[in-house]
Amino acid sequence: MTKKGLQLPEDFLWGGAIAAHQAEGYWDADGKGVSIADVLTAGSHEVPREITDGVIAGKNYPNHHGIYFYKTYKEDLAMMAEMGFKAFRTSIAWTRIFPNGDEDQPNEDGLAFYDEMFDTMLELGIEPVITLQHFEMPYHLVTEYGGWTNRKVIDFFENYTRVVFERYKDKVKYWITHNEISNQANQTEVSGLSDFLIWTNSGLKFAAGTTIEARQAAMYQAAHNELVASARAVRIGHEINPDFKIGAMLNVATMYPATTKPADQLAVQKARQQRDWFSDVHIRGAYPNELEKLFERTGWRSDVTDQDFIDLAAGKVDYLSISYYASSVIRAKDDDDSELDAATRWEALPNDQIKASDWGWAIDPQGLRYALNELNDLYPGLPIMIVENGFGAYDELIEKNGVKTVNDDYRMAYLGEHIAEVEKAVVNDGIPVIGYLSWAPIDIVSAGTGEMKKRYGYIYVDLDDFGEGTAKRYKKASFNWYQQVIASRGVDL
Ligand code: BGP
Repeated sequence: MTKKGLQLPEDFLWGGAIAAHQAEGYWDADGKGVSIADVLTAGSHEVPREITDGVIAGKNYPNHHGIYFYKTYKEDLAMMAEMGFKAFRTSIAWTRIFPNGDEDQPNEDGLAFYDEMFDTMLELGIEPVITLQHFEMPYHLVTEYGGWTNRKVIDFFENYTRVVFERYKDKVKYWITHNEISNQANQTEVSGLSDFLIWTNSGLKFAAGTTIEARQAAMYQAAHNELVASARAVRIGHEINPDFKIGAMLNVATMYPATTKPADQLAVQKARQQRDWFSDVHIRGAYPNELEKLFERTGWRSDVTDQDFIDLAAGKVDYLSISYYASSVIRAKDDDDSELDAATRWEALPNDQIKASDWGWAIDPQGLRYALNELNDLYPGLPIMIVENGFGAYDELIEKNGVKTVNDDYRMAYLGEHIAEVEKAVVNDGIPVIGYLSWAPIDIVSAGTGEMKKRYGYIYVDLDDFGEGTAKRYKKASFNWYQQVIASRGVDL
């Protein structure tokens, strides 16, 4: 590659990110319980994933195999080290530690597994960045308790976090509480079965015909409980090891107004507030005014205690982590005087100014610089870690000079252009971005569709959507490219 970027600081955390349920496989090994991700069907562009009734005997759902990372992580992480990774993000599968979620005692085999994985990273000079809940929870907590709508789950999460913080206190410094906590706010409209996110992160499963109001109330209650759980985790984590850096995680899609109409500007502002109240609670320790007003009007988020607000104020995060893939265009809906909250007042449109991926995700590198500036304006000086950014594409495995590889120029172009914008944000705009972890350095199961063919990696994994294949790993052209990006600290793009 010939493009030249600006150089990032020496201690910048270059690396990549995956999640347990999309990679590990071995969903029932060594005492692991059934997670909500284990009962998700495969999907596609057209067919959304569904949460089944939990009967999985004889089924082959995508997360059951993942890429067998449970057994291959040593070799896979060695390849990350070969690329020069400084950091690697993955999640702990809650069900390996507490199979049902409500036990008193953890599963020692699960704890030992992550002990070894984190040791492997440290031996390779790779800093672990660990998410406590990434789109999954024990399925038992969903069926028996109603997922995060139930306050008891706060206590179960507290037990879980206390156990893993104690266990890994000398191995892991960077933690993230809930993956993309902001995304559930977008999933409350009755839109068929396409909104698996709210189900998986919140453990919510709605019967057909559930009203928007009921879904909104459940979402806000669940989110409140998650936020209290996160705040408690931050406080407990700092008691266990004051050096811990515990972060919040938002999905950030930069939003542009569809027209110059004032109603569209307001719609963008409202849509942004709908994302940013999650970070406000995490970072400022309190809900913003418009949310308190909404709850006064609607009664949503009804099950709260005085202690919750003390916990929120006492559990402010150390940094903000974000995923960024695409931007979106926002238009006010005709019925924007609805009594419901912001979610019902706007809709997202495609952007005819820029190209999109094969999955329709708008490719917008400048949108990332925009987002970083926007967040720094909101929370000046707060460290930001980019923990997901990547290009899902169809790859073709070819043979070149007797070696199997993929010519993924499109991926290098996407990543290079995004990294260049991060560099401008750091070097020119002075924003404290502390790391860039691309999604996903090795091909894994897509969270959104359950497909393997939506590939993000620098490393190709020979498995298809049905888990068929050799599972062998091959370096794509982007492997050497990213190695060079890291070695030059972002100059060679
Ligand atoms: C984020 C999730 C990841 C990941 C990524 C790409 O929302 O945090 O788990 O999967 O999106 O999405 P997909 O896998 O659907 O392409």
